[in-house]
Amino acid sequence: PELQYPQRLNCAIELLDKMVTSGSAGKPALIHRSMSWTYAELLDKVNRIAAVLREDMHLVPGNRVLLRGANHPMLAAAILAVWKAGCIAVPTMPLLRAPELSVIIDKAQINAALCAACLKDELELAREQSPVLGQVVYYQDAGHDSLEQLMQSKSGSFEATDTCAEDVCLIAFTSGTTGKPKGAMHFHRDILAVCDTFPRSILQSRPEDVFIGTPPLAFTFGLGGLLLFPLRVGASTVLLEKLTPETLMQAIEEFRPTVCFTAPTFYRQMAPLASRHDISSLKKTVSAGEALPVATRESWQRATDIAMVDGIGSTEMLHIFISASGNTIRPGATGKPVPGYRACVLDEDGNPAGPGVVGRLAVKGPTGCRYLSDPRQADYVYDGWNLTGDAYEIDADGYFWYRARTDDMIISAGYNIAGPEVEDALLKHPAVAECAVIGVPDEERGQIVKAFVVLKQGIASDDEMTKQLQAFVKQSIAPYKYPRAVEYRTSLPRTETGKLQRFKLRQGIV
Ligand code: 3UK
Repeated sequence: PELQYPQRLNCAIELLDKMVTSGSAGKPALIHRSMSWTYAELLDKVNRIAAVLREDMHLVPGNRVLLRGANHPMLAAAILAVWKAGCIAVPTMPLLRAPELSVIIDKAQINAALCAACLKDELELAREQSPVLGQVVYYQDAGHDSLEQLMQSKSGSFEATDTCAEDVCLIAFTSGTTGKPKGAMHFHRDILAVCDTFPRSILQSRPEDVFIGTPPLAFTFGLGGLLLFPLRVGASTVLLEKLTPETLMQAIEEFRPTVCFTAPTFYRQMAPLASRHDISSLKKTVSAGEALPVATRESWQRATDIAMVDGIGSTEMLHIFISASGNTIRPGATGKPVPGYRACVLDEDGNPAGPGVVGRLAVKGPTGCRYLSDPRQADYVYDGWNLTGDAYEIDADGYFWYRARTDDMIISAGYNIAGPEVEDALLKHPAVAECAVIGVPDEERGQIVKAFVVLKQGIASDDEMTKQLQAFVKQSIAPYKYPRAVEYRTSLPRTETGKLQRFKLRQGIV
């Protein structure tokens, strides 16, 4: 792909102003319930917010602006406005509490914030701990001095800051399931580079597309899939908050999107609902955030006949860098490096491993990891290669197969066992709705494989079921991998983005 960008570059102009002048002005850009903003309307809002940032909040290029709100056109406009004003956007997950916000505010030295009024309390608490945060302007039912009110006195035109392609415009914080959250910095050109790789070569997005999905815009999976990718091609995007598998199905029926972005657990729960909804508008469904089990891909495709695209991405790389589509998909494998990216698997000595050897995944491309002042930079980046925390294996045809997070590998009686492989086997059993597999300490074997299982409704969790599940795993994968312990749960701990929190099960926190 052609990934040359001019030296002076403001990504908001490329994503918005240029779309307005090149024929998309009257097209719906953002849709939310009964509300819809065309590209021209979105540009008007963005310009007004940018003027508030510059004129009323006195922010200057390089200032860091914390953003806080559920997926909504106002949040999308706020992000673009921060870029247009030459500032740095620091989006935060809606569910974060004051102590977590405080860590981000201090670490990124946040100057100001734009925040949905309903999320005010935690931010005000955080501000008491972190006085570096100056002005906060609230939006959506925020009353006096709200962002909307300040916007009213602005003209709707705004001269963008003349930023350079390598100016930082986004600090994306990792979810921080292990240790302190890390801030990944991204440039203006990175925002365009993710639009010009995965969506172009794998999704082949077009102006006719309508995007929908669950990931928060504060998570780069959602930022790309639900804002950047649609704008880059002049398509439309449906922004909704607090979606459940049921309400997402309803929204697909109502808004008739063509592309859906969500996590595997959603597809698993949506598949059984498919017969009750008309979701025939959907052409492609993208799964990321964690590995896509073969059983999940199959149940979704059997129920809907809609193509499913798996892809691994990360906050550090900004978006998806290994994926596959169409008839190049190999179920169970994530795919091959997205054109523009290179990937390899490293053995214990840090050398490229041959086919069939499990090692650490490394990736290099137009986007890549630059942590905001973090000593761990050297542990994760070497010579432009980004070392992930994932154990992968490449097959003879160059397909990348996910095995586990490196810290989730189970070693039992000398065998290396990847939890997700056992999960995949369990999910094929008709009684299993969700499951998580971890290693728990065992005197004799070092660790044993333990499965936490959520059964489908109305199925009894008894010893008989446990024996059935164990026998089922033994006959589908190498018998030594079967779960020697099985515990039944009604739900499993997950992040706001649908990732299983195995560490919580391991530490007995839940
Ligand atoms: C795991 C996957 C197997 C993997 C993300 C798409 O998830 C995203 O970013 P995070 O920083 O986490 C990254 C880690 O999540 N993972 C993600 N996708 C897959 N494992 N198969 C997959 N398809 O451990 C990775 O290292 O939260 C995903 C786009 C943008 C993102 N930020």
